[in-house]
Amino acid sequence: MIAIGERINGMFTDIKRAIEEGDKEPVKKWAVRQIEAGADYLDVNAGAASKKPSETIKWLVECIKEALPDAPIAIDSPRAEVMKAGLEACRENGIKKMLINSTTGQREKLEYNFGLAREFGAAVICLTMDQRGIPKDVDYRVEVAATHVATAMEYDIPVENIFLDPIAMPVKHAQDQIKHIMEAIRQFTLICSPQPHIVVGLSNVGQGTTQKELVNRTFLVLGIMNGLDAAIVDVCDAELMNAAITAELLLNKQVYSDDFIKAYMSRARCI
Ligand code: THG
Repeated sequence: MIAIGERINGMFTDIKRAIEEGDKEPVKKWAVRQIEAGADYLDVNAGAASKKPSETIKWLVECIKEALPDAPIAIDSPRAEVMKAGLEACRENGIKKMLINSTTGQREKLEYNFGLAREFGAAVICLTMDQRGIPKDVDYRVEVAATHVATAMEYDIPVENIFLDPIAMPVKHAQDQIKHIMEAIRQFTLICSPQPHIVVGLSNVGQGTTQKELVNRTFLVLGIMNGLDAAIVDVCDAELMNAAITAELLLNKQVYSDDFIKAYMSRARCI
């Protein structure tokens, strides 16, 4: 699984405070901790409350760079100017691996974000929604996903740089959506060959439940069964990460050894 660490996000109170006070330490601490836990990318989100999100995203990237010279970064913002500022900050700081999180399916959004992807050599998370709003069924998600893939081809973006996101919903408020999301994931794997990556924001699912770790972990295993190969997650939740590795092992996507978890984790730490 490609693990994208969720923790550098202004929705968490320690990061929100760090941003408000210009305190670099919590950001640096979470950067190191998440990479040590096996994160392949660090998601960076200024938070909904940020008044100057472009400046904030630039500052967050600089903090990460001070802690780790070349950690891969996912810029998490729906806003065009924030995305550009974040990618520029990555480039100025010598960060080579970048992920645009995210684009939606409206033609002008795709043109803008795929233009940036080409300019910066970045991968792109493509949410399967457009001007019609939040997806409710499988067909809508698959239709938008196919448009994403076709448009990426027009822009010469290699399919391995495309991450389709069916938009995971909280089970507490949209329980009936989970089975549609699973089926959408399964159908995304059939859109083209080689297939695009498929990602979700996992913590959306358990949000507000009393057993969120269990809910998220179980969703992740079901998702992997259906073809999910990436997730924005709490990489410091060892039980979650171990469940993902074990699911991949049982599906013959990892090589078995008696020490498979240890072997996988030590490889992850060497990035
Ligand atoms: N898709 C894409 N990007 C995304 C999402 C997605 N980025 C943001 C989000 N969704 C993924 N990240 C999070 C991070 C935290 C939480 C949910 C999603 C979250 N955390 C605590 C919880 O679990 O209850 C609450 C925060 C706190 O502790 O203060 O809910 O879907 N492409």
